[in-house]
Amino acid sequence: MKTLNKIKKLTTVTFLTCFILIVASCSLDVVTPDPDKLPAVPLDRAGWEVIDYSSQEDQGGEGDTGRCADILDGNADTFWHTCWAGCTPTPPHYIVVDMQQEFEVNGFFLLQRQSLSRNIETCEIQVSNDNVNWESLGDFTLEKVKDQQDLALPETKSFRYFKFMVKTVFDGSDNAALAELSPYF
Ligand SMILES: [Ca+2]
Repeated sequence: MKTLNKIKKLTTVTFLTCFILIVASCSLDVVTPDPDKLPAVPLDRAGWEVIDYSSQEDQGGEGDTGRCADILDGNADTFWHTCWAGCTPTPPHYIVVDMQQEFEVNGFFLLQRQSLSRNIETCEIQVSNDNVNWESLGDFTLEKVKDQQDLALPETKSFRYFKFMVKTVFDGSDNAALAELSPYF
């Protein structure tokens, strides 16, 4: 009986010691995260609408793609292209997106058309909360690469609408294309 009690006591002490050590190690590991170092979270673009645009290829020149909404579909292989099948649009080119509600945004992820044709070299992004008064977030210089590019904003902005505007294209043509544009927090 004494041996059994000793074993019980030893088990209890061991359990408590382990519990205290675990609690102590957990409390030591708690670190307050630096908000500036948190990973960017792309916003859910479901339900967003293109409410205005200068031009899109909807005459069959790019098959099933080429529409403005193709920059919001999460598919790197679909893209917006300015109209070229039987039409000759000239810059400036733009797309206006309604996010349906106000969001805080820290930047935009951008994906060029993956064939690297008609890639955009410089663009401007404007934002608005009423689709009437617009604020420019400035010009951005892009790279002609397949990788995702990060258009980080110097400070968090809160808005409902954004207008993506093409300024120049790498190949110097009047046509432009873009695969994805994704605001993130
Ligand atoms: Ca796409």
